[in-house]
This record gives sequence, structure tokens and C-alpha cells, in this order.
Amino acid sequence: MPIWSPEYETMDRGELEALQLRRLQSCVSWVHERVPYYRQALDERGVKPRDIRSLEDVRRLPMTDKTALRDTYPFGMFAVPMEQVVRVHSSSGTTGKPIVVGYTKGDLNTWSELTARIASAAGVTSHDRVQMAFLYGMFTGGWGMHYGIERVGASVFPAGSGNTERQLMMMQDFGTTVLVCTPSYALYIAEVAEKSGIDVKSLPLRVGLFGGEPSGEGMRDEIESRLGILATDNYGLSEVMGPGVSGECEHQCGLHMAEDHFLFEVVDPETGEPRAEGEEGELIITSLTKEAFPVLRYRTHDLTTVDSAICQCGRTLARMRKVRARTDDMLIVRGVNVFPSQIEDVLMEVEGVQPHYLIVVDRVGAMDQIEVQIEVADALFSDAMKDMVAFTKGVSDRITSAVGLNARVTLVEPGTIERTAGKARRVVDRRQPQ
Ligand code: DLL
Repeated sequence: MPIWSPEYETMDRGELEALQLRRLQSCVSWVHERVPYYRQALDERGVKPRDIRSLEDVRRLPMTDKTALRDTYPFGMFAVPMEQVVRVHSSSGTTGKPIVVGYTKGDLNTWSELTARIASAAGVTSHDRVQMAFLYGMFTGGWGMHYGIERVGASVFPAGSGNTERQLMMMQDFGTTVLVCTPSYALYIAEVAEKSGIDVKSLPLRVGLFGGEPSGEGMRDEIESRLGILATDNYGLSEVMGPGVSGECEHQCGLHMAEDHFLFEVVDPETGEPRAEGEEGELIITSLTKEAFPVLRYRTHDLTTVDSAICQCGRTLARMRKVRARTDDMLIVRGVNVFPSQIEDVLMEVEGVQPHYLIVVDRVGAMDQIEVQIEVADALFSDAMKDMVAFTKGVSDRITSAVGLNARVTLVEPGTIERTAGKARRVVDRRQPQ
């Protein structure tokens, strides 16, 4: 597969680190000069831009969390005057005020380069026809991927998310070869196609660029087999840029991180101490080249590990493991810590269980209860119903042995669990105000 910018993507690590240090130094000067919040935070720590002499000195910088971005809503963290901001996006949070981020012309150029890398790494070329089924709008997914794919030279169909029948019509009539959306929406498209008697595998569709939400290997296998494609995962977040922060190549062995534009750390989420390579921790990201909305040590809350071994594809950029959990989505049920992704992994191993599930946590009296609602394939539904007690008990036992928690498993009718065209909602926690 082609490498979009070999100069950076296959850079010698020593040269890459030298580049990162130069860029880190200028980023710290940039924010010290231009963002009052960072000037104060740096001054309070007694750190001057000239104190950054090695990459390890990043640890002297303050961490940034969502609160700082909320407190300065909407434009307080912008490092350039509004006349230099050519685009504004916001985070997809559902409650309260969103986090607002801005881009200069230069930022948009970098962003397009980085999403072009992701498309290219999955084998997208100017011969492809790409159906963009991400939401366009304030969400970074649509526009972010759009410009990168145009840059690769492919033909873009900016369908936007939703209206699944129309998506399938376009896919058939326009000869779509690449689908871009969340993994859960890809599965929903597969489901609607199957119900409508459309054999997607006989269509020219061959690649999927999926991101924006966690999805495990079981989910990937399901998508690849039902759509007959190669599915790659890509990661990003609005506060840092949007999509383009990292993405898989065709070998699907971790997401290559854009280390020339961002400095990545993995730390113990409690203490902030660095974790060794290969050890799981919270991903912290410092932007190295952002102009309008630079961030120092942004706390993503996403849990991952990093591997800096050179990949079979030839890229030297380190790879982060797929993000399966966030520090803030861990459920504590009767004292047991459980991530929704652990339950997903169990479900995906049970024959016939569909990749649509909902975890409902509630408190009855003083007791926490957890219910896992699952669906099985249409063809199996009546069989599973006949022996429902045994079937659901079997699934429940597997959850207990994998995560050490007694969960009530409820079989619901196929199609009952809500499908979305964006990010799937996997957990309803009734113990907390929603
Ligand atoms: O979801 C940016 C994006 C759009 C990335 C499209 C890739 C494709 P936010 O809405 O700000 O931005 O959400 C960011 O979503 O901190 C992760 O918890 C989660 N996330 C994003 N991509 C992945 C992924 C976009 N590939 C938050 N795997 C992040 C797991 C992901 N989680």
C-alpha cells in the first residue's frame, strides 16, 4: 500500500525526536505568548519556554483537562485572533456546553495531510469512490475525513450519516468502493442491506475507514465478513484535532500515531507517572504544530498501550493499541470494576449473538444490578426463545467467568436495541442522573 508522506511516516526515530523537540519548544513559546490560561499555568510552575531542552521536559508542563476548555468557553483557548480562524468545530458531548475548537488555514492543511495518511494507509487511491457516512456539521468526523480523502484524489460522496436506505442506493448506483463511518453504523448498514436483500459483498465496496468510537476485534470480524471488506480503525478527538491523530495500516496491528505533529505519553491515570512501553495507561497528547488551538498534555481519558517497533508496512511511527476503554467509562458494580468492552468481547464469542447490546446498571435497594440486553440473529431467535433460560444462563456464566460479575442477560427481539448513525450508546447507568 502507498505511504502518503514517507518523509515523515518512515522517519528515522532519532530525526523524528529531534523534530519533535524543535516543534515542542516552539509550541510552548507559542502558547506562553498567546494563551493567557497557559501563560499562567506555566508561570505558576515556574517553567519558561527555554526550559524545554529535551522531550522528557514535557513532564514539566501542566496537564490540560476538559474543565480548562469548558471554563474558557467558547474561544478562550484560541491562540490566534478570530480573523485567522477559518473553521470552528465542537465536541460531541451530549450535556452542557460543548468544547469549541478552531483551525487556521495552516491547521486545516495539516489536518487534511493527516487524514490523507489514514486513507492512504488503508489503500485508498484516486481510483476510489468514497462514501462519507459520518455526520457533517460541528462534529469533526465528517469534514476532517472529507478533506483528507479529497487530497488523496478519490471521488468523495458526502452522504452524511443516516438515511440508510439511501446510503445503500448510492452504494449500488455509484459503485462505492470505500465506506467511512463509525463501526456501529457500518454494522447497521450491513443489517439493513441484509433485510433488503442487497448483497453488499457482490458490490465493489472493498475498504472501510472506521473510527470515532471503540470497537473490538470481534466487531471488526463481523463487519469485514458481513460487508466483505478490509476494515481499518482510526482514532482522534476534537480537542486535539479530530480524526487523523492515529490510524491503522493494512496490517491492522495498532494505530500509527502522527508523532511528527503530536507528542504522545502514556501515564498512570491516578498518579500521572509515565508507564513503560507496552503497559496500559491513559493517553496524553501535546500538539506540536497546531496554531489556533494548541494543547499541552491533554488528558484524553482513553486507555491504551504503545509499541514503537517498526511495522511490517515500513512506517516507523509508533502504534497505539486500539482504544477499548476510557478511564471514565469503567463501571463499578458491587465493587467489581468492569469496562463495557470486556462484556462486548464475551458476547462476540457467543455463536449467534449480534453485535448490538445494551448494558443497563441500576440500584435496587442498596444493591447494584447489571443487566445485559442482547440480540441474536433472526434465524436463531425462535430456537433461543425455546430454551431461553438455558441460553441466557450460558451467556451470563461466560460473563461471570470473564469479568467476575453476575449479570442478568436478557434476550430481546432482533432489532430492538437502538441503532444509531453515529456513536453507539452501550451503557445506561440508572444509578446516576443521566
Ligand atoms: O470522535 C473524532 C473522530 C471522528 C475520530 C471520526 C475518528 C473518526 P470526539 O467526538 O471528540 O472526536 O470523540 C473523541 O471518541 O476520546 C475516544 O474516547 C473516542 N474515539 C474516537 N475514535 C476512536 C477509536 C471524534 N477509533 C473520543 N477507537 C475519544 C476508540 C475512539 N475510541
